[in-house]
Amino acid sequence: MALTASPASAHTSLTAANPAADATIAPPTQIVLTYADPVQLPQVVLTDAKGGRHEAGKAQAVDNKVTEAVKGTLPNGVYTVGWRVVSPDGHPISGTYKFTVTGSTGAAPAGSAASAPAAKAAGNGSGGSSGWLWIGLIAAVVVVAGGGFAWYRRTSGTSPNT
Ligand SMILES: [Cu+2]
Repeated sequence: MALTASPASAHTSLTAANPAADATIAPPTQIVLTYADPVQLPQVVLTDAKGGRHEAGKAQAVDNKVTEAVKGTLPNGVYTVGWRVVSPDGHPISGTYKFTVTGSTGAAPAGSAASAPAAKAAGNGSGGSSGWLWIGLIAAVVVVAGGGFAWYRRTSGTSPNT
C-alpha cells in the first residue's frame, strides 16, 4: 500500500456539495461532494423523510470529488445526504446535510416509492446488505491508519514516548 506523499497531516473536510446544504431545488440526478483533499472509500446514502433510500449504486471517488447517482426522479420532499470518506491521513470523516426537492414532475407515487425501500430496510434491521460494507471500511481504515501512524512516528520527533 502506497502512502501519499502529501505533507498534509490534518484530516480533510467537505468544501462543497451539490445539491448544497439547505438548498431547495428541482430533483437532482446525482450528488457531488468536494473535499479539500483526495479521499478514499466513499459512502453516500440519500434518505427521504420516511427513511426510504434513493441513492443508486456505490459512490465513486475521483481525487477530491465523490459522486453518487440518484435513483429515479425524487418526489418533492426533504432529503438527507449522509456521507463517509477516508482522509489522506487515514482518518474517516463523515457528515450529513439536508436539501429540499420541489417542483418535481415525477408523478412518483410517494407512498409506494418510499415505502418499499423503507420496509426492506426495517426488515433488515441494522445489519443487512450494508453491514459487510462497514466491516470492509473499518478494516481498510485500520490498515490505512496504521500506516499513517507508522509514518508519523518516523517523521515526528515530538513524542518519542508514545
Ligand atoms: Cu485527520
